[in-house]
Amino acid sequence: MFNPDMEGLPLEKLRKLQSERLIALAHYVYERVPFYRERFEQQGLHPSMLRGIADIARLPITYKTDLRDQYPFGLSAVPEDQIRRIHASSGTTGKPTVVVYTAEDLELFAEVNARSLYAGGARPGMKMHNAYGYGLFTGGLGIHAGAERLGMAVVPVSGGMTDRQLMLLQDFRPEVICCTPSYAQTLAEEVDKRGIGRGALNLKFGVLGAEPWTETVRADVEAGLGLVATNIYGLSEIIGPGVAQEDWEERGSGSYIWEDHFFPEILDPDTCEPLPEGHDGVLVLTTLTKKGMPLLRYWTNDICSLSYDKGGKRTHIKMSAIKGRADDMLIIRGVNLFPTQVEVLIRDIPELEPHYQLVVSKKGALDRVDVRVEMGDTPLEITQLEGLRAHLMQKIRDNIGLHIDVELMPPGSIPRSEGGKLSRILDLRRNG
Ligand code: DLL
Repeated sequence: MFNPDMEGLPLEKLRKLQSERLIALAHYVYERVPFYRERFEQQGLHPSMLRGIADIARLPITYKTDLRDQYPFGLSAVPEDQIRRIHASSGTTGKPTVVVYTAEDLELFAEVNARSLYAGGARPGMKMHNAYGYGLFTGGLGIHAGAERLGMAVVPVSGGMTDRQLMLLQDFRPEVICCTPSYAQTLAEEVDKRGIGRGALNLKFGVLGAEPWTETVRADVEAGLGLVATNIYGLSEIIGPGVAQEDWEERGSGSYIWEDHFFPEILDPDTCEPLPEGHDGVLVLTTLTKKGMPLLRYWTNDICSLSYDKGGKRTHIKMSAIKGRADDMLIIRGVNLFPTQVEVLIRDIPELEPHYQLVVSKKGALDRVDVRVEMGDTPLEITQLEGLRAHLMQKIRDNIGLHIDVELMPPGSIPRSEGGKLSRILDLRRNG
């Protein structure tokens, strides 16, 4: 562990620490952020009324719209001259969401990313190829700081320019790569296409995140790049990458949330009531130690579940893989559908590639979804193609309960990640 004292803190002590931190945080935002003071007052709540972390549900929930309404610095808890960095995430419409960091916050950003990289298998002295975007996006600089804190050499490549990435991967021989899972797929595919032999790369660990992904993609990337791939989760509003991370030896059992800094809850998306361990709902996070722009109960919109892993190396709670964002959820004839649900079904059909898109269109008053999925390179007879199509449609019907049309696409025809996040949904409803 990078920080065994904290990562292995016995639960009782962790709760005590969280309680102290939550109370201090409530006072801090009450004193410094008019937005929160107003919310407290509206609810007849004063920070002195809180006894500990068990009272967290008394605090107001913060939504993305609150960040937009307070654009750019309205939620900041410090005078502007104490801000040391500003990140922003571009929304699909209008103004971006802005996050400010103090010097202390940047220390924290490095710490949680160092922990994450270590859990992902990275060690001091290794080299890390960082293909997350540098800039207003938190991925590049966040992971970069973590690697330096851990004592690694960073190659700050940023996203894109795949030719150059492949050259540097062969010449510098980094052990660790950090990028989105969809970009790791792109790299794996190019390595294969160009006949770059396994010995030409020295990769051992991939720390992948910033978008939902499944075991299908993991298997694909691990085989293609010859590494162990783990999940890193985070969001700009909370800090960026490094909110949660999977351990490389505990893959598939969820990602540890660094609970001494980020307190998680799972809420029912309709009632906002807390849900017990193991139940899917919206992940809500409270920043227990941030100074620049601390957030109380931030509604991430990400759907997952939480559970403690008694057999795990660390004491902190684990979050399951994100099924999708609540706003990526399609509702088709009353049935909820996330792209990742289709992805796991595609995985079981070896003739299909894990490159797919859900195409949403309008048919009369109703929304309609079709799945486009790529075939492998082996040419198939018409009857085989028809069988393949029918097979996937049947699987979707059996597992998801929807009749969805499937279109088989030629190899290479579905868009690939060129470095950043990849959307699996093509929405034709708005733009014809
Ligand atoms: O994506 C931060 C990040 C950078 C995380 C690099 C991991 C690696 P945003 O651009 O603000 O920040 O997007 C945050 O991306 O609410 C999720 O919906 C999604 N997301 C991030 N990590 C994962 C993951 C960065 N591991 C939004 N699995 C979040 C699924 C993820 N979704």
